[in-house]
Amino acid sequence: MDQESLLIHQLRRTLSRMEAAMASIQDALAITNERGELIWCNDPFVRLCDTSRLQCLGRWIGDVLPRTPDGEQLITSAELHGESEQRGSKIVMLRNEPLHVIELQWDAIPDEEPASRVFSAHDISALISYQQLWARSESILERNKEVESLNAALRQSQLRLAREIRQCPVTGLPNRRALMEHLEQALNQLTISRRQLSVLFCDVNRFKEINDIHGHDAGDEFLIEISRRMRDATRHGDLISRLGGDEFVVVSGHLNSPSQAQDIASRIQRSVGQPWTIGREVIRPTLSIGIAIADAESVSAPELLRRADLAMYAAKATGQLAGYYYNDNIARKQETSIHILQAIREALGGQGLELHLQPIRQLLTDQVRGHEVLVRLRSPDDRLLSPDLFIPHAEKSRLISPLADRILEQALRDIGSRREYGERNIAVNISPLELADNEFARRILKACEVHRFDPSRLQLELTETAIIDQSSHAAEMLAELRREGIRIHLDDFGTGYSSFTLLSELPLDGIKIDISFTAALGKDSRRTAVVESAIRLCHDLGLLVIAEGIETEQQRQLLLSFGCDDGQGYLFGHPAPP
Ligand code: G
Ligand code: MN
Repeated sequence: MDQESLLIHQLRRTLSRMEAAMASIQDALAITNERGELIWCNDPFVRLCDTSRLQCLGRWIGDVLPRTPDGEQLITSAELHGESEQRGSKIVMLRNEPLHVIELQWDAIPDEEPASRVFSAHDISALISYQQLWARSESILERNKEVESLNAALRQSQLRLAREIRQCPVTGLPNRRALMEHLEQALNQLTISRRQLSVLFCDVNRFKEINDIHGHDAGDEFLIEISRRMRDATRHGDLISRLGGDEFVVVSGHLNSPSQAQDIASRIQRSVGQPWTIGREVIRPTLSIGIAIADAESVSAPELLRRADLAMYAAKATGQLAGYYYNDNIARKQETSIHILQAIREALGGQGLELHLQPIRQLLTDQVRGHEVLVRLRSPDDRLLSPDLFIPHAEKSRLISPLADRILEQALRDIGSRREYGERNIAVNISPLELADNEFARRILKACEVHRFDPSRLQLELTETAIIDQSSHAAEMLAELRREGIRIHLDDFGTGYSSFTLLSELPLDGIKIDISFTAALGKDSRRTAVVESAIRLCHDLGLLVIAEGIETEQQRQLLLSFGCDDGQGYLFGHPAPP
């Protein structure tokens, strides 16, 4: 083959490769000469024009391209041959149903004079349908929003209506509004009649369970039945109202003595307590009833209701079924708990926490090994509150974790850094509720880090009864803390229900024998024997044993002879400020 035919051969091959490549493109492609006549096109272009290749080659492109639904040409010669129209593009809809939209683009081939052009048509139907769908869904969403706000308005007006008609929609009983009006009137008449009036605040026990287990419909039915039974037990002229939830309030006027209120309470209790079948269960419903009495002495309706409510809580707390009268004691308790909560909140703000320390000594050498931190709280009226008083409040109001953070911080900061405490240990008490927080371990480790306190100097005392109902996650967190060197001690050992199970299952380093066992040493031979065996068992398990509440030399001697490691108690030192 000579040079020239080789070149031609190679050119052909390149061309046919180009053809193949062009054919594989999804877009329709065509090339026209300077007059706009077709000189080349690919298969998609032929398909787009719904014709054959032979029929389109040589024709003016505007004639070859499909027409718009209105019969117009897709491209006019003005568009193509306008002065600056070397290149251009337009989006055209070819069909509506189903949607067919193309984006047509053209451009002059560079360096050719006069210029030929390349045309490409890209199918954007899918994109357009998607956009349309999107726009439509947006408008549907808009409409849904309108419907929602209509519904909300409807609910609002329903509620308003219910309030206006002063009736509970479930039981048909007077509602809170009706109750307050009735109460005010009755209180006004009291000054004239010189009789007494009782308010019974009744809360259905275990109602939440019924609702949760059997569903709301069953719950509603149950409430209707309760209200019927209450009506049966009361007299004409008494007002029974439902405040919502499982709370009913009974107002009775014309009492001759406060004790009559308790008669009403027990009549209601008897009537309500008839068997009631729900699902496959037969229950005898009970109420917690708080009683408040008003006589001629003026008291406002809301205050009276508040008193009955407080008394109801006392009834519930004591599990008492014969109504509980509001009294000064309840008022004081209420006041105390408000003060305590206030003190806790101040402590969270950094005021009023005082940490006392009690030494823990090694029995054999008398050497101080560390100190237990026993927290005190300065109350707003400047009394020092003991943890037994305020820790339960902190637990109830879910402030225990932030409070514990404060205590630990203060301990690590104030005691941990003091030279006189050197390398000694610090033992901190932990409330069971703290273990319910999955962040517990992380928070403790963070505090050590922030205060540069060596974790191996820290011991956490967990009350035995505390750990029992915690999830396995508690054990995981304790294990994590131990890996960092923190030691876990079981506090009040011997007072819980499964001391020995805990010993074998929990990640522990030591136990603290409860003060009640220490006190029994040498006095109660069985308890003494239990202490001796417990010490041996714990040593077999590799646990450290600390005895609490050592007050006498005899106790110390006995514990030492049993091999007890450490001891704590008035004999060695009282809890005192650092
Ligand atoms: O954390 P724990 O429950 O162990 O608290 C120890 C309690 O025992 C604290 O109230 C502390 O003041 C008290 N306590 C410490 N040592 C003695 C003691 O020797 N005798 C008595 N009766 N109480 C003590
Ligand atoms: Mn303790």
